[in-house]
Amino acid sequence: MLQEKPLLTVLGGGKTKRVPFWFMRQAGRYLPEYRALRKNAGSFLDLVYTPDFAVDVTLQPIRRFAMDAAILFSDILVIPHALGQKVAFEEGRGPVLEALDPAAPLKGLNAADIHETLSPVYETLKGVSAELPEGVALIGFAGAPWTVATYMVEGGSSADHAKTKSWAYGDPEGFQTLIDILVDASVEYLLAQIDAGAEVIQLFDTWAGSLPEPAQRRWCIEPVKEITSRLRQAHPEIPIIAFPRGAGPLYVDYAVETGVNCMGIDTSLPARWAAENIQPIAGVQGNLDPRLLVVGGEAMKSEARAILEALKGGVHIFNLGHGITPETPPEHVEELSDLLRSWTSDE
Ligand code: 1CP
Repeated sequence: MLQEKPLLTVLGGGKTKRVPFWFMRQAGRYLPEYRALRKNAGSFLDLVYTPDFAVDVTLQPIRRFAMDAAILFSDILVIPHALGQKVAFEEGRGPVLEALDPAAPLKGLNAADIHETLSPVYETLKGVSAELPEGVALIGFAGAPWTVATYMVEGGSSADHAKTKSWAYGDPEGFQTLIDILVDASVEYLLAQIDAGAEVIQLFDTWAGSLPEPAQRRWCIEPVKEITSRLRQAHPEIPIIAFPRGAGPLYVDYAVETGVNCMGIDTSLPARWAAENIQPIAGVQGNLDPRLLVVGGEAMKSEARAILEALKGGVHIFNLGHGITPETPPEHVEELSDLLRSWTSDE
């Protein structure tokens, strides 16, 4: 008999002896073996598009910490890249894109054309599937359309998403054209990921919280609902996790309206609030402050226990409230992983 995968069991509504866990950005610069491989690979995109390297990076944190899930090593910005936009990742500066011009028609962006560029990513998933230790689930992912659009329109990271919001508010029909392309491309990309071995899908809506309510419904909830329903038409059982960072009380509407299986909650949401308001509708994934993982020790452990206690009455996957930061000592990740493996509720 195949050993069960605790992450899949929990997402299917079943019980496990302990709470499954993984950490957003669990592969990356805080690991010396990642920094060494990154140096040899050349650019970040070379690393992502070289399956031998990307398989290794995906499995690096699993070898050290034996999380319950591996997450594909890639980035949310491979979609704009595969759609033909110039994308580069500069050391110390983050992603730099050739910004889209809202005034010019969206020529040449064609969702069906992405596979040529993205086929190495599918090879990576096949490679990871073949090497995955027993009991470990494989997570595929994409950025949610609003979040990816902010990078495409701003040309990179931005504090206020001023250009993207101005386009969305001032010319909603024009902006809808971009969102529709991103919905189509995300569905194409995620279906190919599932075919290549992804067992769970996470949608990163990192900048959901920069939109107020009506706009967040239109540009975050609606597109994610569309992606979810199209993935489920082909794969009715595929578990989907959404991470609408900063959505606040709209987390509830996001869960109800998109119908995803699980909500990744950010650091600002009280775990007890999530237990009362989200767990009756969907699973909850989260939400230790990644800064506590930098600090480590009792400060980290007591807060981790408090989150486990608060969410023990329903479906819970332990995670951080945002990604691991590069200055995190790997020993603290080990300490937290040990706590999570041994913790059982006193109920
Ligand atoms: O080596 C390097 O210098 C590159 C750093 C790096 C890494 C390790 C980037 C650039 N992306 C990644 C990998 C990555 N990104 C993964 C797979 C690894 C894993 O999780 O273990 C995933 C899931 C992402 C997702 C991602 N990329 C998000 C959503 C999650 C989040 O953190 O909110 C976002 C917003 C991005 C854009 C991006 N790519 C890279 C950076 C530094 C950023 C963030 C820029 C910003 O803050 O606006």
